[in-house]
Amino acid sequence: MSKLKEKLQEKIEAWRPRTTALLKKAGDVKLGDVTIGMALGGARGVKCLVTDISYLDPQEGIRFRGFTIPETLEKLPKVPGGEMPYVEGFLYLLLTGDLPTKADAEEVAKEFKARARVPQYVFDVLRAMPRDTHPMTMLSAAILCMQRDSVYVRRYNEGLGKNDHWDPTYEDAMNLLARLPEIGAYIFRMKYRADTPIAPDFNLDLGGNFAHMMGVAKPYDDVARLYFILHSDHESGNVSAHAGHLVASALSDVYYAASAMINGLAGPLHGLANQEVLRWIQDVMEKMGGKVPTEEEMKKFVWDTLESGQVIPGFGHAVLRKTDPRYMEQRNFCLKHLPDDLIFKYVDLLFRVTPPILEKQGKAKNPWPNVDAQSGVIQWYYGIREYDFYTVLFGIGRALGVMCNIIWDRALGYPIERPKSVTTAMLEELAAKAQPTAAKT
Ligand code: NMX
Ligand code: MLT
Repeated sequence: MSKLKEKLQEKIEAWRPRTTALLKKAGDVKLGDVTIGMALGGARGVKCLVTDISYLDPQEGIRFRGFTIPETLEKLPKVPGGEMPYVEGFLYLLLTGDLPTKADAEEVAKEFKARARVPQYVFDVLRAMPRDTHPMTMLSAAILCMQRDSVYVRRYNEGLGKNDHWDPTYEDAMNLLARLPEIGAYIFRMKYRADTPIAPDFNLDLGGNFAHMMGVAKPYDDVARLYFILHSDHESGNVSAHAGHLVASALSDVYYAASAMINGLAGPLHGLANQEVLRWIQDVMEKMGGKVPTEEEMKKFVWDTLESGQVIPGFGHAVLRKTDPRYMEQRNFCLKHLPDDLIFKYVDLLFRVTPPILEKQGKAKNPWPNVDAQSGVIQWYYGIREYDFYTVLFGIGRALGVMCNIIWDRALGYPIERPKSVTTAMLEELAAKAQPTAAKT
């Protein structure tokens, strides 16, 4: 058993009594009320999911295992020669809740290397798809086709006690995480670099190897590390994390769950917004003949988009009520590495003009930018200009959090998810009882 898995087993055994005690002794204690607005409003604010991997405070933003983004980046061991931490060390933190040493991070890197071989049939499946297929569809299909190798399914069919479900889930999750960077880079090179995939170099850490397989020079290795860490997890209610958790709750293996997670991420209101931001900016650039617009001109572009009934991609959030700290971290990176980049100037101008406009329009509950408003500009700068690909990067990162969550779901025996639905007539009846006067008018 690997050191990480051993450590995880200890953590799981120590944690289980907490969940059991809560269920047994406090199962009836209320977490909150559900209103008609919440039921009709996409379950916004309904507290009914439990995760200890990350927590999202509307004002402060995300904490991974209790650490803010700056704390996470500062405390994790760094890859020699780079500014950013090992993704492998970050996974150790997400999974166990403890900060790893450099040796711990390198141990996880070794474990990934041992698991990283992508089966040939995955490449065959990708190559059989029409080349103009969206890269998220390719990624989802590549993940799904590996389901045939699920260790969990084999062990389940042999007969698996409930307390042991996490063990083969860990095996599947680690195999998948180890293979995803190569699959992502293969899709990129096949689709956008004249079908010239680059073989992995397992002397490198995950971020370094990804940059190598993408064919992009330093500091893109640090960009990859930063991206995967920032996009990893955003508590459990967002569409991708929730889709992964929901599918896994039926005891579908992690390949089914991760494919579903990618499918949810591919929507323009969720992860695809990073590609939409670049598309929007390119459209403005074309209209401006490549010049940076004045504030007044940019305001007009924003208003025109709103008035045509579309959203401003990269702004707003279902939970956050301030600028996303993931946005700020990437902004800091831009200010350091690409302050004079033309697209960064556009993004920066949007940061200045958009929030007051959204506030004035009065619809969006959060006028501030989210993670997607800043992520494309960095990729563009380092030569990844095929913005259809950006959500794949988000997906590789998000897999880290979703896999950790599913392992813990299995460890704590969380049941199949099954909320209750009601009919519109039932809501009307409840509304009439609660507000007899309002219901008559
Ligand atoms: N531009 C224009 N209108 C907006 C925006 C925006 N950026 N954000 C919210 N609104 C509108 C929203 O469409 C809704 O309008 P209506 O009442 O006509 O349906 C109204 O404001 C209230 O929405 P909220 O309650 O503020 O937002 P909600 O929680 O429903 O949705 C998002 C959250 C993120 C889906 C929404 O803000 C949005 O569509 N943003 C643009 C897309 C985007 O950037 N998505 C990425 C989110 C982060 N991620 O990576 O997943
Ligand atoms: C995410 O990272 O999943 C997005 O910010 C969306 C969310 O948290 O709702």
